[in-house]
Amino acid sequence: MELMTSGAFARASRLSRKALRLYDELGLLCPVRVDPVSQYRFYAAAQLEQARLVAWLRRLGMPLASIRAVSTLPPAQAASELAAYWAQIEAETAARRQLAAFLVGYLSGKDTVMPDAQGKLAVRYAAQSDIGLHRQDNEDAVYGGPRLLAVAYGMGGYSAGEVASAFVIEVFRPLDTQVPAGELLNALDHAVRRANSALSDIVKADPSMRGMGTTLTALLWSGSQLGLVHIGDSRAYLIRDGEMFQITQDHTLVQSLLDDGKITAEEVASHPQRFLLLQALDGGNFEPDLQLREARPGDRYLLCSDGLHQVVAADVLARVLLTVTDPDQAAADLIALAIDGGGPDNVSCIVADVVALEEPAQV
Ligand SMILES: [Mn+2]
Repeated sequence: MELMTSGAFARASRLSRKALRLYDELGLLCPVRVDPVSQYRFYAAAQLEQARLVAWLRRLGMPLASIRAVSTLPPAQAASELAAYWAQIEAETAARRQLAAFLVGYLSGKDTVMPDAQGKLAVRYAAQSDIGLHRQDNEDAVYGGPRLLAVAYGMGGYSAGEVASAFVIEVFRPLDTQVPAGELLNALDHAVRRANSALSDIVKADPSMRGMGTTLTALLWSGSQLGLVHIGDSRAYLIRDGEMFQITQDHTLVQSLLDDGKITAEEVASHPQRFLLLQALDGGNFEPDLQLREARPGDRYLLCSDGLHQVVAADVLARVLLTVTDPDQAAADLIALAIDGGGPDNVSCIVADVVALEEPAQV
């Protein structure tokens, strides 16, 4: 076996001698021979590849213990270990992203003391739901009140879906009172977790309810602050300054494929698994999206179940919402469009206008 001095090995592997010494100390890559007298360290040429791999894995941020294990595995096995490691990092990052977004919203809410805005804004809304043309039951549930708007659509069949969506709305209903602006996200987060654990209890008590779940998209107002909680693929849109923005991200397989650039926006509509949800309230694990937003007079919100947005294209939704002033009429027009589009699913929507209180607030 031909041995290389640590200097030669450092040059060939493009690692510093200092790095090599560190790897040795950490047990990641040890010289094959250390001269007992001079303490010179010698490496085998065959170790070059392992040295490069160790350097790459360190750049990736892999913990030392894992590097030690992975760097000595045969390539195929190392590849699958690495893939598993990275999947775990991405999952952790996603969870941390959610937490960070929540905390940003939470802390902004705490700092925004807006006693002046309390009570100056009101919401004029219309909530409608229709069974559609092809379903036996309406598993959607909608709720509209002065401070709370919510859309949920249930799933699970044999009326379990109806139970789930109606149940989550019941848990949220008490929030339709004065919740301080600094507590909006807290209140929403608590309610959604309470609803989920109660759903889990229902399923435990009655196994025929297994598979029961629901989406939930809800808005809760306080003063000029607006909290949003979202899970699943019902949607919220904001119409502001003549433009419509989708403000929720679907928790669906196709949305994540789209985010990863694995499919195009055009492919979503025809994807065989376009209805597959990655998250719902079903008693299991979930991470709700929480946002704190500023409400402005003149804003219009649309909340809708998938029975609307799967059937009616976004530009058509926008046209109705930008041209039909009356919320009741706009909601009725949207439902009619979903029915005209075949009404394959239950369809529900809430159209809500933020108005300054000087205007007569009508409910
Ligand atoms: Mn649906």
